[in-house]
Amino acid sequence: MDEDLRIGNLFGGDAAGGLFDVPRGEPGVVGDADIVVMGAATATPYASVGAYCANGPTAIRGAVGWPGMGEHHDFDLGGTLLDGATAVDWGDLPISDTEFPANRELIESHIRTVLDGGAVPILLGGDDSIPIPTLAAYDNHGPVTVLQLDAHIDWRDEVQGERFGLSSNMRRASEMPWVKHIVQVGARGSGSARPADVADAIGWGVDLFPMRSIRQGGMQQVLDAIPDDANVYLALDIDALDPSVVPGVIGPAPGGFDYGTVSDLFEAVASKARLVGFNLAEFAPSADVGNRGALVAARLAATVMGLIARQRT
Ligand SMILES: [Mn+2]
Repeated sequence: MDEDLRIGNLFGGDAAGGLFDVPRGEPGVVGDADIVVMGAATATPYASVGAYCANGPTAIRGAVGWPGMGEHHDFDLGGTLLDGATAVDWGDLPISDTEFPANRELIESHIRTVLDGGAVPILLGGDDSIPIPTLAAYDNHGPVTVLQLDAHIDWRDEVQGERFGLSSNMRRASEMPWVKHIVQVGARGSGSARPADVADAIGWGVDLFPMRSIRQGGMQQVLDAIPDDANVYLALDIDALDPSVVPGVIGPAPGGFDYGTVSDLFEAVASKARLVGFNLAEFAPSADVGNRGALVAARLAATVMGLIARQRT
């Protein structure tokens, strides 16, 4: 890709601030922010593959952004990005390559600080182990409905002896008393789940909408599964999108969503429920093509940020 052929160069180069040029802020200081952005390279990587999404936050922040971007009209949101709300970017948490319990504590404590400060967290990953410590921070901020978009259901109890890895996030979430409801959308192909894992998810009470059921029954059934005024935590594994849209993932599965379908779903969810948190996981820049997936990931983050902002103003 021609590094000079960037829209930001029309407007003065890359943003000096954080994601979408929102101000950078001191980690741990919420202030009057409505939204706090942070990045995490991983929480609990598997030994077999390591932290393959470690560069995700940097790539997503770099995908789109220019000085003063927040003053421009965003046609996906029908106004400026934040519509009068305020956001701050704490940068990337100091994640360790080896100390995984410490990583989880670090993520959980920073998310808890955001919630206790009355703001809504946006966490850029990082592999899909990041929702586990993130959701743990909602113990005094529930009840929570988790809306997970993913090609995989992530209901393994353990993989290679690790219980906090990316294939276990929804099972760990189901064990948190404040997680009252889980809606999972987009499963397709074959991943870590075995038949018993699927049975456990359904037995727990997950509203499970594999991609086949979305094609046959549409998206309204997903919206109907989310109670009015629920506190919705959005857990987005970017492999929910089609590999032609986001090539940079470790588990590509044909038949995924396009950008607009996911963006419209988020807008519809925000019209009936409160968005209380968002994480974007599994974007692997090393497997991206021409920054195509990074841009899609960033734009979905912008959509969610704008929707949260509109619930705050
Ligand atoms: Mn996945």
